[in-house]
Amino acid sequence: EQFVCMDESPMTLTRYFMQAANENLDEEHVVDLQNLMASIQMACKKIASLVSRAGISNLTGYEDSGSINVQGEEQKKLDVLSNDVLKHALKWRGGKLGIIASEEEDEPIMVDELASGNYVAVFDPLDGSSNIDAGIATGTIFGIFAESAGCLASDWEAKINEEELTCLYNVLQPGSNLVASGYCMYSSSCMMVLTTGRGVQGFTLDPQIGEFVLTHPSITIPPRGTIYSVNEANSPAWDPVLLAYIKSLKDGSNASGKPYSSRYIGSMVADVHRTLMYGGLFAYPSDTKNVNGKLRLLYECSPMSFLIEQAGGIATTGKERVLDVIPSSVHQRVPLVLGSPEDVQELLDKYYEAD
Ligand code: AHM
Ligand code: MG
Repeated sequence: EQFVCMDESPMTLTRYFMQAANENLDEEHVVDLQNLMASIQMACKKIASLVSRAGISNLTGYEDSGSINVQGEEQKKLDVLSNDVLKHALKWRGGKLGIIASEEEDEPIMVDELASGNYVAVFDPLDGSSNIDAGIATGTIFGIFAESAGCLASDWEAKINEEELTCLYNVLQPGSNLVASGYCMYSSSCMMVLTTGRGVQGFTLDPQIGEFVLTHPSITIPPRGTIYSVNEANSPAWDPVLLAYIKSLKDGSNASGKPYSSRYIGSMVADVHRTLMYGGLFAYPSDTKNVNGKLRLLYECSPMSFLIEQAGGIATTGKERVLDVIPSSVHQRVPLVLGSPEDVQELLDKYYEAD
């Protein structure tokens, strides 16, 4: 057989969630989650189409208004558009979504004040957007929390002074509370990779039928890889443990006894996706200039860490499990190292030895 036959009745993302809902009807989240995922996949298809047509429809470059997000980053046209697409998609009441927090919004926002919000969604609408004008892969990262006990006081709310914001700050939850997370990667193919806490599933958008089709069931990360992925230009500011560890990967004096290769796209979704497929590690570590690294805990590190753990990997700040970190602010950054369990554990052991 020279040609691969197409499955006549593929397992689409929609069907996957319908089936999961039917099989677990007793679970309280399952139908709501199905509705939420329907909104997210629709938004991602729309963003995929915007990204692929950016050069044609004059969507490359920065916002004409010169708008800047709360983190002082100039917003690209596609950042703003992708944020709007997701926000509107999630407004659909069926999903009973309460609060969303996004890289492109200064504060968490209530999506529909009348809806009895049961969920909190966090997302980075278009991660890696600085790469867009060069045609490099980008992605959407999302996480969904079941809202914590209404708006009652909790450990992290105690830190918030403005009373009316207390409820909205229900977004400040540790990654261990996530009920679902994932990413959609806009690259040579458009892939949706997600977890609902039962392993990791990968779907590829089939442009011929406009549906995400299950192409990568039950993804597990290789126990060890041969690739490390980090912005090496920051190495003069790294701590000595990390510096020595990366050196051992280059010269093959690490536990595998083999020299590693280096790959760094500079687009988190693509770098994490490669790490998930091929193994190895991806890091945005702490350095003397950026003590908390660069990546945001709530909508970049936590969702990716949940996914990596579900695939059998490890995700750490170098000091603790990422999923255990309770955010103190929406746009907080944390150092991140994630990937194959043997690779990440080897680095962690070096940190313990040095302590
Ligand atoms: P962004 O959210 O502003 O697009 O920035 C996040 C991106 C990640 O995709 C990537 O891992 C990282 O920034 C790369 O940073 P650097 O250019 O410092 O290596
Ligand atoms: Mg980002």
